[in-house]
This record gives sequence, structure tokens and C-alpha cells, in this order.
Amino acid sequence: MKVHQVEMIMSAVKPEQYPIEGYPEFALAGRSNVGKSSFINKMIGRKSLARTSSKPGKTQTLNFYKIEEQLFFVDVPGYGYAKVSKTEREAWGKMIEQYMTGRQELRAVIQIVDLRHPPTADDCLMYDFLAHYDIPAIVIATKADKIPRGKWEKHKKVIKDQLQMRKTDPLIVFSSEKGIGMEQAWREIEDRM
Ligand SMILES: Nc1nc2c(ncn2[C@@H]2O[C@H](COP(=O)(O)OP(=O)(O)OP(=O)(O)O)[C@@H](O)[C@H]2O)c(=O)[nH]1
Ligand SMILES: [Mg+2]
Repeated sequence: MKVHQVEMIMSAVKPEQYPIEGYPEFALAGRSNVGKSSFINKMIGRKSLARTSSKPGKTQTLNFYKIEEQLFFVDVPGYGYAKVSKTEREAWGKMIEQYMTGRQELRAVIQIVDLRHPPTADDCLMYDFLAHYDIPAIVIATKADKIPRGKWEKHKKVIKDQLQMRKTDPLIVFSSEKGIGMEQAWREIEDRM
């Protein structure tokens, strides 16, 4: 998809605040600082519409980005950031669970992992959660620019095995820095709209 029109329409923490357009939604999931906001920015061709930073924990609310009056990307706060209180972690869990298990418009969760490293325990928990609720996932292994191409297949296999990925879920090697994997990611998204 060639994106011309993007609008950040809202930050939500509860269902009453979700958008009412009814467009298909694709929510990002991944540990803090893995590159969720960068993925959105790359896919929509904007440098910094979704807020990114080297400081983890930047995204605090569900942020809805309306694309071409056709779909929403939903930027979700990352998990696994050590410096959050128990109360904050619980609020996060409730917000995500409420959204992901109750949202009709949600077509798939785009789970972002780091191609360089095996998935973390939190990555596995996240994926298990999606599998448990029968929520389709598109797994994006990002930061591919940081390792040589010759190692991609081996790293992909580790990710597939560790997450115990369902056969119907794709795994795409990606780089927000270099634009690697963008077309394939769009194809998988458009197939699920
Ligand atoms: N080299 C490289 N760096 C990346 C890539 N994607 C993200 N980064 C960097 O990783 C850092 C975190 O990126 P974000 O997109 O803010 O991560 P996030 O997952 O949205 O983080 P939170 O909102 O805190 O959960 C930034 O410094 C990005 O520039 C990539 O594909 N390649
Ligand atoms: Mg972010």
C-alpha cells in the first residue's frame, strides 16, 4: 500500500475511547524499545509520526493511526521494561487484554521481535496469549540491518521454534532503518483486511 494520508486520531486507555469508524485494526506488540513505533513510521513513510525514542517506555496509551481511511495501526506500550511499578504493569495488562480480547475490529497483532536475539520469556508469553485467544499474529523480526544477511535464516528458525509459531502466522525479516521487508509486511496486512 502506498500511504498518502495518515492521521493520529486518538490515544485511548479504555474501550469508550476507541475509534468508531469500524476499519480493520492491526495492533503492535513487542518488548519496550524493540522498534514498534519505528515499524509504524516506516510502513507509513513518515519520519516520526509515531513517537520513538532511545528511552524505553515512551508509548503509554493505545495510539490509533488512521491510514488512508482504510485501516488503523494501533501502537501499544511495550512490555518487559524493568523500571515500571507493579501497579503500572497491572494497568498495562488490563488495558492490553481488554483491547486484544474484546475488539471486533482487530484483524491481527503485529508482534515485533529482535532478529538478532532469541525471543525473550515475555515475547513467548505474548505469543502464547495470542494463540490462546486465537488472535492471528504477523511476526516481524526487526533490526535486520544489524546482522549479516547470511545469518537471517538461522535466526528466523530460532524465533519460529522458540515462539512455537502457528503455521498460519507469517514471520517477516524487517528493518525500519533500511526498509527491508516492507512490501511483504504490507502484503500480509492487506490479506487480512
Ligand atoms: N538499526 C535499527 N534500529 C532500529 C530499528 N527499529 C528501531 N530502531 C531503534 O530502536 C530504538 C527504539 O525504537 P522505537 O520504535 O521507539 O521502539 P518501541 O518498541 O516503539 O519502544 P516503546 O514505545 O518504548 O515500547 C530507537 O532508537 C530506534 O531508532 C531498525 O530496524 N534498525
Ligand atoms: Mg513506541
